[in-house]
Amino acid sequence: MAPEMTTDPYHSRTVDRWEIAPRPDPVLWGEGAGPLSPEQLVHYAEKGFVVCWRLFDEEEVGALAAAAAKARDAADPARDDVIAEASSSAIRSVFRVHRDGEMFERLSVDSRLAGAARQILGSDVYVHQSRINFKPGFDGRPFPWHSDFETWHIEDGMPRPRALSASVLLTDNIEQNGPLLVIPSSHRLYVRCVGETPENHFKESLVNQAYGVPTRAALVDLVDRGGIMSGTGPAGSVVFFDSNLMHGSGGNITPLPRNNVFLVYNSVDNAVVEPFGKRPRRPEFLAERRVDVVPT
Ligand code: 6CS
Ligand code: FE
Repeated sequence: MAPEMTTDPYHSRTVDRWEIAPRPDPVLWGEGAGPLSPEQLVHYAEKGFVVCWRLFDEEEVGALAAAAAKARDAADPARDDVIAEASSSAIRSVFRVHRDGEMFERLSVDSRLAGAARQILGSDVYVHQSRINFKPGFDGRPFPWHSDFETWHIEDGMPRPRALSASVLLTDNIEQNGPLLVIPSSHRLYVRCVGETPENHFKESLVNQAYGVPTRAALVDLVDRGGIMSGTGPAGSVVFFDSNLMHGSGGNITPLPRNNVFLVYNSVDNAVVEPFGKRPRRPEFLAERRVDVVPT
């Protein structure tokens, strides 16, 4: 057995058969004080996510949506941190928006988001990754099933699943326009994926991930246990979800765009080290290495 298989509870892409392993770490790391109610915390602990309706009011959402449109229109598709769709030049993601010096930087330190992250992660937090995902009407493309933590552990060196995503809905996310789909309670299990990571994997994986994704048999097993739910809500709502929750989303053939901004908070006690897989570090727009603590 390779040494990393015996010592790393989250080894992955090391085996030739998929495997579902227990998660040795907690989901809630703190004592509970913060903006989320006890009921919301229980839901998060059990299901791995919680949807908070209308945390941002109409005026705030209007300003955020305008800033997102501006970021998209100004984005240079030749840059690594701007991801275009494979089949067109449409912008799919703009990364590292928490360093824009403007709207999204302010958003990243907003206590409605960072306060909830501190409450769940039980420590100070910093932004590990941020991005705007655009899923335009008619041609929004899907995101295949994956656990973010599997990728962040193997490709970026995040030690433990002590991180979460806050997805701020910039448009209404309804069942029909490709909302986040989650497998409830899958965050309590760790799916080891099969296959070695190709070189410069991120260039492909951010458009259409093919490694670090569970096999179909693993997904059948997980859905058998937990079913499927979606993170729908009106614009201004926020979906908080655990870094190890199995999730994805379908395409959008409706005329109604689904645009969300994601802020990934990591515990300051869980800063990234060297990748646990065999490839070199990915670029910093995917995994911040500067721990700038969000002030309380
Ligand atoms: O590789 C990553 O870090 C990213 N990829 C996906 C599909 N989701 C999370 C994250 O932005
Ligand atoms: Fe993801």
